Amino acid sequence: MDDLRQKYLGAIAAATDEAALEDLRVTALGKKGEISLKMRELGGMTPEQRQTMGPALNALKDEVNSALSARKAALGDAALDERLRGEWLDVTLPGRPRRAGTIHPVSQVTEEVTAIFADMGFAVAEGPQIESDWYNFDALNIPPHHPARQEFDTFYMHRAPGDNRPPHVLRTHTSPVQIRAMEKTGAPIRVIAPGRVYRSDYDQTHTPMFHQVEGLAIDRDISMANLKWVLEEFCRAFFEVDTMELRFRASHFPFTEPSAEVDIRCSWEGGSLRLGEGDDWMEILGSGMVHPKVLAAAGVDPDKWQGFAFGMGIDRLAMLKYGIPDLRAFFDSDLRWLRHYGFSALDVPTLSGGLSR
Ligand code: 2NL
Repeated sequence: MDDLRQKYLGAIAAATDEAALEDLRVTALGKKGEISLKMRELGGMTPEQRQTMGPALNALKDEVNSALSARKAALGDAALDERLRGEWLDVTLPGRPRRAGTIHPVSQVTEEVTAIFADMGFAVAEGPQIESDWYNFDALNIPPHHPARQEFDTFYMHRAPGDNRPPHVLRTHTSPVQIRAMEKTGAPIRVIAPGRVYRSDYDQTHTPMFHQVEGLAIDRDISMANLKWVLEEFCRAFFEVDTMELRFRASHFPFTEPSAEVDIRCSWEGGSLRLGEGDDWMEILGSGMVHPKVLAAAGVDPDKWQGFAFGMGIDRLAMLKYGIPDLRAFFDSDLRWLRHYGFSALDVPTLSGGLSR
């Protein structure tokens, strides 16, 4: 008995894996195991022998079983320790830097504006950024030496020495795109022209390159009433204010007659801008009925066709819609895009200062 005990307990202690333990269990306690066979021999023993051998064999069986489980658990712990040593991670290492990219707010606003006008049947037109002075000025009823030419702070391209034709210009508005569109498809026409424009002006509120979207609708009987509805519809959709109120102020542009500048209702309470309510007005665009001379210059008969046009600054729209009208916006919105403008999200005085009057 003691031999058996020594043999199995020794072998169990020496086993180095679970398979070896299982082999030992079968050899000792399996159906034909050494200890099982011994237990079967009890039947042929005298009652006296059985009285001592029975409990002894049962105790041995229990002892071997517990030794097997204990060794199995120990081997499992060792394996886990081994794995943990091998798979150790230094969670205090600095993370790998990831570049955080976003859609530029000017691109985002251009897409929003385009989608709103597309819903009202306006197609998108594009054209060159370097224009002839005819498309940029003459066709828009701004002849040479007209004082309005000075107001545009135009960038002029070079001509070869001796070439006395008027120089090309960097377009000062996207109107030439609409002149080209009218020439190409004629009337009726409904287009918007978003894009980059250039003026030689650089200060806190002006950059030499900025973005504009112009719109044009020409048909048999388009009126100021249609203009008013389209712009109201646009402002309500763009600024997401159903009650947005517009004010049309008489104005003057060479390319429209009559002309109107459009303001939206707003309030500046506590230095924070709210749109669609309050007693203040903020100018957001210029508009009017296309001048008959402009229609004629684009090959559209002004005795048969008429329509409206408007123009607005995309960068300003982006500042208004995604600017910081309320300090709370600092803490509950995603401001990554501000980096595009060189603002720091924590530079409170600059931001609020930039938006208040
Ligand atoms: C403004 C004013 C305006 C237009 C742009 C236009 C285009 C054609 C014919 C007539 Cl092809 N007009 N465009 C009309 C009125 C105003 O822009 O303040 N823009 C930022």
